[in-house]
Amino acid sequence: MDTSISVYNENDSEHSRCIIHMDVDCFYAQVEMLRKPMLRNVPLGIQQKNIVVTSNYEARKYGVQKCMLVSDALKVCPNLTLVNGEDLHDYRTASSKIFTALLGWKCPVEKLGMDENFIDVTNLIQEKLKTMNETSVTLTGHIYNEPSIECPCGCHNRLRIASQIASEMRKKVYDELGFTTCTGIAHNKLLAKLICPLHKPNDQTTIFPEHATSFMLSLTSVRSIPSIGTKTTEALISQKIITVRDLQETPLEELKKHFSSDMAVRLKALSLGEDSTPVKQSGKPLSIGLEDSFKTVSVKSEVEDKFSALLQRLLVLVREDGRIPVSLRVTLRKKDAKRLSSHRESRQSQISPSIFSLTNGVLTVTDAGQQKLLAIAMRLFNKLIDLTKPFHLTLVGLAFTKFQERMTGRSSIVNYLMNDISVQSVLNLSNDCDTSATSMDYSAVSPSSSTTTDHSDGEVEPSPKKPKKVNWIAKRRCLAKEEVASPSKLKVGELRLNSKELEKVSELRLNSRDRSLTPRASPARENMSDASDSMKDVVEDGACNVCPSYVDKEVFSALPDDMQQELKAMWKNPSSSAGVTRSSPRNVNKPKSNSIRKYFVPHK
Ligand code: DCP
Ligand code: MG
Ligand code: MG
Repeated sequence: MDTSISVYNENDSEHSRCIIHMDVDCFYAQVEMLRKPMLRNVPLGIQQKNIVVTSNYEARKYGVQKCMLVSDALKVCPNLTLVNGEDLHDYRTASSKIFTALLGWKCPVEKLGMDENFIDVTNLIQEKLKTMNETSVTLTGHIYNEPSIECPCGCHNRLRIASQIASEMRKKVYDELGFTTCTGIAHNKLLAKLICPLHKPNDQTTIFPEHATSFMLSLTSVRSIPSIGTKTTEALISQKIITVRDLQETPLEELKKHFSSDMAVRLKALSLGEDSTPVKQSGKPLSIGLEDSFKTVSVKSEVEDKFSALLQRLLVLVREDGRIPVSLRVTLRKKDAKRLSSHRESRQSQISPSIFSLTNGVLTVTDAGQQKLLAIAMRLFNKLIDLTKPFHLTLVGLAFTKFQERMTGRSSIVNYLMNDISVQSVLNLSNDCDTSATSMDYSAVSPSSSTTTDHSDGEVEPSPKKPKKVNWIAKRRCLAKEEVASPSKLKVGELRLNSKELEKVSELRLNSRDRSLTPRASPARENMSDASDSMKDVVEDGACNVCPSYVDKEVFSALPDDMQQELKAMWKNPSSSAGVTRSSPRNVNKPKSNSIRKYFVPHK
């Protein structure tokens, strides 16, 4: 008994978590095979420029590897079918569908690149354990090594349950989306990722903590450890630390001589298969960009053509994303003839959100708007390049790097209003409106990088610093009288709102009762999609018998069912902090930080 404890105390003694890493098999190739089933049984390569970026498993039998030159691939497999994979649109769509499918388990999901996700199923397993007989747990899929002895902390059983969940996840992704995947199951992200490809394709592998150290030794080069990049590898090699075994055997004090203390500790831990980094729920990307590389471009008009083509494609991506960009970045890779090297340089500029408009929730840009964006890109280009001298570029890139922030959690009132209110853009309001009308002080731009978390019911994001010069929007906003009388004309989603401002919006909507006592069809209801039919039913008979007098019943009835229930529960029993019991056991009795309740405040 003592022996087992000492075995588990030697290394990473904290085994409480259960992490699944999922990677799609030959991702781009599968997207193409799903699009054209005739490609399924032929050796297939996905080509970008002169490289085969991936190949299906049929082609891999011939030796066609990822990132092979097309010419080399055709040598080993003359029958190789090549499909151009330079347009990433469908790959991105597939990627986000897989991510969304994994959210169904209500666990944190962190997207890593296009075809990988980490899922932290620790809490889900704790819930399952409450209702199951622990002794009956069987592992699904492969195991890296059978355990010599059961770990006293119970991690083996937890990981066995995780292997079953991983299998369910793979099944769902296959049944609903058609993709075969591999998963790795471990007590940390590092091991889950590294163990994942052990039985590729279409299979899964679990590793128990006791085998972490020995498994890491099978990796040989330190470069195989995911968070060790080229520079760190070089620094390690310069200290004659080449293999994972070298790193494991190098004393921490020795590593600290060459790396910062934190870095030394991290490197040592990684070599032993230890990793305490959390699975961070992914949200929308910080930036949306595209790049085009080529041999050389030395003429300004050609650069403009490249930007124009990139912009067209970028606008498609931004439309899909749905956020309004407020900053554009240009990246150039310059070839330095003297140094025979190339280096990247970037410049960015704020852009007016008024270039974009939201029509029925769809982001659009007029031709004139596109010309403006192109002009901004060229202005940035002019700043990066001295046109009095010859230049040689090997890459141009365009990216939208900052976005108007908005709270996008499921229960976000802004999100709700944003989807359902058809309206006039506040950005287009003239400033000469009646100042006696209710006014609001909004800042419509976010100068900081957007860190919108798309899938969490988080707090209202902190109000960003005010831009130094916001000349495209009046600092103090005011509304025409009829807009106050019909507050649904507010395009809330186009505003930067903090919680105080949200309260103002809610109050404004609640106040509309005083001006419009006759119930009328809410624009929100008119705009509901078919998918909201069940919600419509709730709206029709959603009379609020327990509403306090300050609540506008029309506004209340237009809220989604779960929000209505939450409010009703709270009004029925004001002392209850929970309001309403939600379906997820994790949420039971837990006050939601972003509860709708805080927006329904009696105005003083
Ligand atoms: N990819 C790319 N350039 C690279 C590597 C990959 O464009 N240098 C793209 C093509 C891949 C996708 O990313 O389909 C996912 O990368 P993976 O490394 O996961 O490779 P695959 O999914 O293609 O194959 P595997 O079955 O080995 O995971
Ligand atoms: Mg893959
Ligand atoms: Mg991958």
